[in-house]
Amino acid sequence: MGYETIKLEREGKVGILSFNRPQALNALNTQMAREILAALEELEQDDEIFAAVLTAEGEKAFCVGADLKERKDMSKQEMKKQRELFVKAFTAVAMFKKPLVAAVNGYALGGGCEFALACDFIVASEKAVFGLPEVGLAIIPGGGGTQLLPRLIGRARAKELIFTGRRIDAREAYRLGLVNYVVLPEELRKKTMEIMAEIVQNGPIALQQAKRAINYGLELDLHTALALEAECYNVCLATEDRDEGLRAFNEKRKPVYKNR
Ligand code: CO8
Repeated sequence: MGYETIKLEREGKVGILSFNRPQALNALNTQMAREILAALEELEQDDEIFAAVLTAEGEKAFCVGADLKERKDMSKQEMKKQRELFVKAFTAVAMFKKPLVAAVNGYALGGGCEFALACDFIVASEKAVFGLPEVGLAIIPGGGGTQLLPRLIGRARAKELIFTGRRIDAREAYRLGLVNYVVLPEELRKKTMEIMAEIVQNGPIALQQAKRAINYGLELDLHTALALEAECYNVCLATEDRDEGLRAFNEKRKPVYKNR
């Protein structure tokens, strides 16, 4: 499928989905939400892709949230339909089965911040700025922000950021545990791809099952979570890749995983 508002690249086993409306600071409009959904589906179905990166074109912004210019002329009915579509897009990022890493440069505000939060972790450039300014628009974060941010940095810190709508820079985001790394803007892609290279040398089904065990397990009591881990482990045990991993170890060579 041809995309206009996003870019989809493949670099080896890594899919790279970039927001591509830099002239609009990568604000999320209806078309972009549709294209994000289609691209995530494409990456999920592609057995050659083991993990993905969510990033953006342009120097200034990762994504400044919902396109407030598009919204200005929308009826309440159109807004409702758009909201349903946006919820699908945010859910698709949060539920993406393969590891998904956000590489953030510039503004990540509102829905933009929520897209980054929905990824597995965030690599930020020194120029990254995070914020959930929705209450200033008399709405609340609706792309997962009220749930994901407190789970990541704790409820009191999340409440302060959401109630004030304050923007924070990359250093502060690192201090709060919102991002895993802060790097120079010109090194963002390199650093992210180094991490991705480490990830995709591993068994792809194991990566998906580890993500599933962590994401779902964290919401469960310990005993149920350990049972879920056992179930996820058993999925790996039944794969050809698991046999290949064991064989490669004993033959003292690198494994060749096939997502089977
Ligand atoms: N939508 C549309 N256009 C935008 C947006 C936006 N969100 N943000 C900035 N722009 C436009 C500006 O209007 C301006 O356009 P123009 O040149 O035509 O006037 C251009 O981008 C550059 O912006 P500024 O001149 O303001 O540039 P600054 O560097 O001074 O400031 C900021 C940049 C800080 C990004 C500032 O523009 C800003 O605060 N923007 C608003 C950010 C915001 O409030 N985002 C939250 C939106 S609400 C949201 O995301 C809800 C998501 C809901 C998802 C869940 C649904 C299920």
